[in-house]
Amino acid sequence: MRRFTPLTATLLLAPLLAAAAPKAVEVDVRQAWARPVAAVGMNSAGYMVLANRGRAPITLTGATSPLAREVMVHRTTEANGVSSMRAMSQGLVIPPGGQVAFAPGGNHFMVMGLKRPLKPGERLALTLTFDGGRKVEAQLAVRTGPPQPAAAVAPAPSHRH
Ligand SMILES: [Cu+2]
Repeated sequence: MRRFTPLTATLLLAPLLAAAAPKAVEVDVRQAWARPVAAVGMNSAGYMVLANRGRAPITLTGATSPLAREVMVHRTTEANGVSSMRAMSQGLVIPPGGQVAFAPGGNHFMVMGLKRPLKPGERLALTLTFDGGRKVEAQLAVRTGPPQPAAAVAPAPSHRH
């Protein structure tokens, strides 16, 4: 008769436990920074490079911050000299081995309704959410960046992206 030893039980359970644990996101956050804001309630914009070091596409689905009312993933586009931006409601796919840049005039994290001012030299924490509910914490260095393209700020002066 075959005995069911504790060791056997452990070996049988191991794959189940591995499947239940949240999978790490194979994403590196690089060059993360955010624009300072002078007053409570204002918006900031966050920028970074997200690099996928895994073998499968990873989709960024959203972000939150303890210091903001809401964080949205936006893309600024310019057509016929008019700048506009839209929410990336379908998420943003980072291809395996590839990277996606968030930079002024392009993709950005719209950090809305700051609960306190952000001064240069401080850090802004963002929690990035990926497909499957996986999360990555990002620390954005607060600093002044390159000036906005004039067209980008024209439609909504308080809406800095
Ligand atoms: Cu925006």
